[in-house]
Amino acid sequence: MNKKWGLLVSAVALSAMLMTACGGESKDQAASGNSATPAATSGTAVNIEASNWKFNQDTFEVKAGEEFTINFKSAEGFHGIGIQGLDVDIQKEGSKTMKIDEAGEYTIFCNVICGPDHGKMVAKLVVK
Ligand SMILES: [Cu+2]
Repeated sequence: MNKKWGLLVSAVALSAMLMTACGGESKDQAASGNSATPAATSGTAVNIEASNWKFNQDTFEVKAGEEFTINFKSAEGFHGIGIQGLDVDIQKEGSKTMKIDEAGEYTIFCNVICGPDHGKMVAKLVVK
């Protein structure tokens, strides 16, 4: 391989690395809800909205073994969601796609100390 080709290959490898880095960053932005474009949904959409001091539904249902996307939004006030036993941690607004293989029930709670009735902000995720 001559010197010219070697340089070209390094340039391509470098730009591929840079593109990967940028891709990672834009993903973080989407997760924090700052992206202007709506979050891409995959599978069933589970739309959870929080207001002072409740969620829009008491129970949210998904199917075991099927991918779903939680779309969370603070419609009033500043709230968040965590789900007991699951890797979900969204504040203000954001989305999370996941899949649960086994049926069960999980407690959804507000993870932002948001006011006097913060403790009442619980709902249920039912996996059937
Ligand atoms: Cu709260």
